[in-house]
Amino acid sequence: MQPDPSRGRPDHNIVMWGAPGSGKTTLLAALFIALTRSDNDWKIIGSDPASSDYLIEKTNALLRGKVFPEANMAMERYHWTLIGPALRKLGFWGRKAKPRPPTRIGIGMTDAPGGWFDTGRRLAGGPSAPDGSEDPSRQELLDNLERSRGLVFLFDPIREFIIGDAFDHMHAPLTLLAERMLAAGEFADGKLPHHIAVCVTKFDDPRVLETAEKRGLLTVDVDDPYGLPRVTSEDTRELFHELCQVSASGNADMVLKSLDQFFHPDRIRFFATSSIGFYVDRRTKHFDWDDFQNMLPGEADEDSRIRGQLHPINVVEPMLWLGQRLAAARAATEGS
Ligand SMILES: Nc1nc2c(ncn2[C@@H]2O[C@H](COP(=O)(O)OP(=O)(O)OP(=O)(O)O)[C@@H](O)[C@H]2O)c(=O)[nH]1
Ligand SMILES: [Mg+2]
Repeated sequence: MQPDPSRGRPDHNIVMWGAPGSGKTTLLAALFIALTRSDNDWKIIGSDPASSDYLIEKTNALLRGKVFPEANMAMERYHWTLIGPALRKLGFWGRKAKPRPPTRIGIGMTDAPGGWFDTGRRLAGGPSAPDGSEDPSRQELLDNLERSRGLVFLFDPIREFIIGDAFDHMHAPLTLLAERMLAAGEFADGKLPHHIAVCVTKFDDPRVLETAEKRGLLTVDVDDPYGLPRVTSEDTRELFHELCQVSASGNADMVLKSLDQFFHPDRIRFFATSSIGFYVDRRTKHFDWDDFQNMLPGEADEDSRIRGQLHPINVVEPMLWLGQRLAAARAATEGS
């Protein structure tokens, strides 16, 4: 029998990891919409009232309010269950296999303020406040990273172009995590045991889309009625590499190198992600190269808003990939 993820600890812990404003919370907020719009049979259900409320509130804010979530001030934890089609197993000698229960993957999701990933000193628990007091919240983040086996790493190419601090938000936590895993004997094959979904975010931004277009990396899914441009997982690595060339600090290439050094190649997958997707005119119902921006930048000190319907791209895919890979890894260790 599958464990009931609604009780006790979740099956799999996943941590969102990325610089401030890289799009972590928006990606989570768009998850319900993305699953509902996708053709696959997966759904997401809260495993406690607070986690259900989050899904309801954030979905409403994006759909009706057309507003982005606020920047995180604290670390948040949600417990959700992904429910999808049964894993198919063939019966012997062509006999019909017994009907199997739907697949259930319980996930505990951690979403912290991006600033918490910065600087080793503070993460290591050293003095962080001006009065020299320690900040236990960063320790808690590190504890969550250690407990998790799944990471959603967000690389924001726009922030990298303007500020260039993605590597600053990666190297300290990665070094400290590796130290803890090594001490715990979890560095067996010379790599961290984690699976990592690397999301290149804000793919809807013209600068990102045009970079992909210039490199000839765009494809269109034949089953997509809107004809939205996408980049395959295999090609997203090249897109990442290309976007590293315009990093303001010139350090983004070290993000890619660190991923290869610390994670097993079979446990890394790239996704070109947009939580809001491209604008699609409701009459033509088709992507238009002359009018695709779905982000309305705010004037003066106004916040940016969302222009039309949301068409999330590669929001479900990283979560399902992680959920399925973590479930398979767990089954393999339990079976051995
Ligand atoms: N173009 C575009 N902009 C996005 C998208 N997702 C988020 N943004 C922009 O990025 C901003 C920050 O997004 P958040 O989801 O709050 O980022 P975060 O990583 O959770 O930030 P912290 O909580 O501060 O660490 C939003 O207010 C939007 O302006 C997207 O899919 N496309
Ligand atoms: Mg956030």
